[in-house]
Order: sequence, then structure tokens, then C-alpha cells
Amino acid sequence: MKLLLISANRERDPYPVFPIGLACLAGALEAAGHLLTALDLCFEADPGRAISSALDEHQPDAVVISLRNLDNVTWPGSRSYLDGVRDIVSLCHARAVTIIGGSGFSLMPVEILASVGAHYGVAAEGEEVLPRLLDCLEGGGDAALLPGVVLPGKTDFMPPLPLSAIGTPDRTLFDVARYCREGGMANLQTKRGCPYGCIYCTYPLLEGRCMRLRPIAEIIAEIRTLVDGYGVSYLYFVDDIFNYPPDFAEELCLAMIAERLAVNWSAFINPDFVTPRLLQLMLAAGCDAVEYGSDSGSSRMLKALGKSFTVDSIRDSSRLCREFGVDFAHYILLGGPGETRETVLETFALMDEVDPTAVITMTGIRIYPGTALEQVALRDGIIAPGDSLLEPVFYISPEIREELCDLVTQEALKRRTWIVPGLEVNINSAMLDALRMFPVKGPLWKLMKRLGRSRVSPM
Ligand code: B12
Ligand code: SF4
Repeated sequence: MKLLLISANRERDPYPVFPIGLACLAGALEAAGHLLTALDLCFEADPGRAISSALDEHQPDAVVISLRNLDNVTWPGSRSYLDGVRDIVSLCHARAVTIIGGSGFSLMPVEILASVGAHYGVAAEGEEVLPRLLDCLEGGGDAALLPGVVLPGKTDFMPPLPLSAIGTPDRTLFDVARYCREGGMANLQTKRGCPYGCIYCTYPLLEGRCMRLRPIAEIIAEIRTLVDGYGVSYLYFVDDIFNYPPDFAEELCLAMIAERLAVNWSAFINPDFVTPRLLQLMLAAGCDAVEYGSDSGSSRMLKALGKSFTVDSIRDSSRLCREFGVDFAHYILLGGPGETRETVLETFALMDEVDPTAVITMTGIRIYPGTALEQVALRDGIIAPGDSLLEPVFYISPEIREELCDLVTQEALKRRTWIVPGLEVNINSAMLDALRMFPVKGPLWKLMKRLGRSRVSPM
């Protein structure tokens, strides 16, 4: 079949992110014999016109739409992307079969399909089921029997099945160089899944709780192609946790070192599995920055959020980063169940103590269906049974709701390393644009220590 792949993501903050999910599908669809063209809306000035001319030019039988983000998960200052997706579907709907999927879609497949109006939806990984759905469309067959396929008007569907093997993305249809230029990096995945159970987190719902590892040789070959074939000099590992399982991370770093890959990289890591040996190997393999999903500096809040690690673990792993001279950022979530003024101040105090390159903080926690936080939010009367979560709803502890924004703004403005996107503390779109002018590879937060400027307060 003739297929048009559309990446719907137009978000450029904190930087444009390469559509690796769609690239994974491209590999599988090409292998199944389909004829592909791609339209990446990220850099299109006029998405409507770009879609219409792609439809005119390629006359596709089906349009495959990838929906990565539902909204910017930021409070206050929340932005939903669903209107844009509705526009994409309505432009394509009469001209071709429309199929929508992606991480954003998979969080609420039935509701999103009803809301955007595509012909088919596919929840979770698409590499195996999408070619089967296209076979069904060509040859007849009951699409409702395929795992993960959602049909309009139906509220239930066969549960998605995990892939038998994670393949290598095919990036040839996309502009890797532009993402490197404007986003500072390319991206890559070494495994899927997270065995942990943080109460708000959707990652185990999207990727499963079981870790599925890719063969090291395939990962190395993919990095080699990125470096030699695309001229990539900076990579981001999109794994939920790069350093878990730790022996796999070690093995990968050793292989990268042996291969002498001329590339720097960063990733999300868990403080519990940071050892001097692993950190040393990571640095030798090109790592120059790490990110921790620490969430809080209060023991009470770490427990309430279901985190697997302790405040001491955050302390110890931060100390190691400082000793080894690697840039590190802590991501903080303020306002979760049980948050009080006291626990917020504990977090500020711990961050002062561990002294990271940057602290990136969100106020309020987005509530998703199927998470433990949804249950807590129902219990606390923040949402009611049957409420739609398509438009973002945030959990904010009733004990601190009134003063959270003022307290965080006031404390964060006293510190040079704190970035609070929702409150525009030390960050706003204009500042991000300005930062992109620096010839920096990798995450922009690495610049915090170099800026030596006065703090940026909300506009
Ligand atoms: C790594 C990551 C980041 C990194 C990206 C770094 C980089 N250079 O790539 C950083 C930290 C920068 C980031 C930022 C953001 N992120 Co993010 N991120 C992720 C994460 C952990 C992995 C994404 C990824 O690359 N997966 C690997 C690829 C292969 O998987 P995939 O894209 O899901 O594609 C598969 C399937 O979805 C499916 N599929 C995809 N498209 C289609 C289409 C069809 C038709 C079909 C059938 C199937 C299909 O098949 C693919 C292959 O299996 C996910 C959570 C997760 N575990 O999924 C969140 C996630 C994607 N992010 C999310 C969000 C919201 C954001 C931000 C808006 C947050 C913010 N305020 O900063 C920004 C947006 C950035 C941007 N410009 O778009 C949300 C999106 C959903 C939502 N809630 O709206 C997620 C799901 C996390 C969450 N909260 O639930 N992110
Ligand atoms: S926050 Fe990290 S460790 Fe916790 S469940 Fe999500 S991906 Fe796993």
C-alpha cells in the first residue's frame, strides 16, 4: 500500500525531539513491502498546507499518524495539542484511511479516537500490529481481533501484545541533521519497560513492567550508522532508566568504548544504581550529562510517590557526579499527595546540599487513567468518577494548593540553578530560543552553570 507517515508533534520545548517512534514503524512497514513517504510537521510553517500537498502529491491509501504528546504536562501554562491532531485527521479522513497511534494516543486510546475521529487507532507498540492491520485492510479480515486495535464506537479492544523483538529504527525518511542542528542531539533506545511503580507514572503502562533489552551489537551498529552515516555527535538514550539493569548498562558502555564511537550522550538514570565503576564507564563511553527523576528531597514525599530510592541515594549519587565532574540535573515534582510547605522546603534544602548543575521542577502532577495517582485523586475529590482526563488535570496537594506557586517562585528565584517551566522561573520560550544560539550539544540545562547571568523571573 502507499502510506503517508505523519509525525504530529510540533512541540519545540525544551527542544525539537526526533520522531523515533515513527522511524521504528518505518522500518517494519518497509520490511512488509509498503511504499512510504513521511511528513514531519515539527518544522512546517503551515501544517494544513503541508498535509494537503502531501496528499495531492502522494495519493496515499492510508495515513499513519503518530501522536507523541497530548499536552505539555505543565501547570500552570498547560497547552493541549489535541486540536491540532483533530485538524490533521479531518484533512486526511476523506482522502485515505487514517490510523492513529503513539505514546500520547496509547494513554487514552478509546477517548482519543472518539475525540479526533480517525478510522482506526492502535494502542502501544506498532511494529508488529500495524502491518497486520494494513493486511486486514487490503485482504479483508476482522481488525477488531488484532491486539491493540481500537475501532470507532467501541469501548473495548484486544489488549496490546509486547513485541517479540525490538528492531532498529529506519531514519532515512526523516531529517536527522535538522534535529541535531535545532535540538542539539539525535536519540536512540536500548530497551523498553520499567519494573517500578511510581504512583503517577505512565511509563510501565506504555512499555510494560518487564525489561526487554536489545542486542548490544545492534545498538552499537545503530550508533555507528548515526555517527558515520548522519554525522551525529550527540545522542540521548530515551530509555526509561538507562542504568537499569546495571550489568546491561555496563556491557553497553564497554562495547561503546571498544568501538571508539566519537559521540557524547546523556540519559535518565536511577540514583540507586550509580556506582563509581558504572559512572567511570559511562564517562569513558562519552556520557557528559545525566538526569535523575528524583521528584523530591523529602523522604516522606519519596514514599508517597512510590519512589524506589531514598534521600541518601540521591545524596550519594549526586556526590559521585560531582567527584567525577559530570553535569547532572534533578527533575522535581512538587505538589503530590501529602506535599506541605515543610516538604517543599526540604526539597529546596536537599538540592542546595547536593548542588546539581540544574534543578528542573514541575508544580502539580498530571493525572493519567490507570495510575495509582488516579485513585488517590478520586479519593481526595480532585477528580470524580467518569471525569475525562483528555484535557490535563493536575494533582496538587490540598494542603499546599493555595501557596504552592508563590512559595516555589519565591524560593526558586533565590537560586541560580532552578528552572520551573510552569512558572517561567529561569525559563521561557524566548530564553530557550536564545539558548539555542549557543553552539551547545545535548540538553540546554547544561548551560545553567555557564550563564553567570541574573535570574529570569516570570514575565
Ligand atoms: C525520552 C522522553 C523524553 C525526552 C526526549 C529526548 C529525545 N531527544 O528524544 C525529553 C525529556 C526531552 C522529553 C520531553 C518531553 N516529553 Co517526553 N518522553 C520520553 C519517553 C520516556 C520516551 C519517548 C520515546 O522516545 N520512546 C521510544 C519510541 C520508540 O516509542 P514511541 O514514540 O512511543 O513509539 C512507539 C509506539 O508509541 C508506537 N507508535 C508511535 N507512533 C505510532 C503511530 C501509529 C499509527 C501506530 C500504530 C503506533 C505508533 O510504535 C512505536 C514503536 O513501538 C516517553 C515515555 C515513554 N516511556 O514512552 C515520554 C513522553 C513521550 N513524553 C511526554 C511529554 C508530555 C513530554 C513533554 C511535552 C514534557 C515537557 N513538558 O517537557 C516534552 C516534549 C518534547 C518535545 N519536543 O516533543 C509524554 C507524552 C504523552 C503526554 N502525556 O502527553 C510521555 C509519554 C511521558 C508521559 N508523561 O506520559 N521526553
Ligand atoms: S518514574 Fe521512572 S522509575 Fe518510576 S515508574 Fe516511571 S519510569 Fe519507572
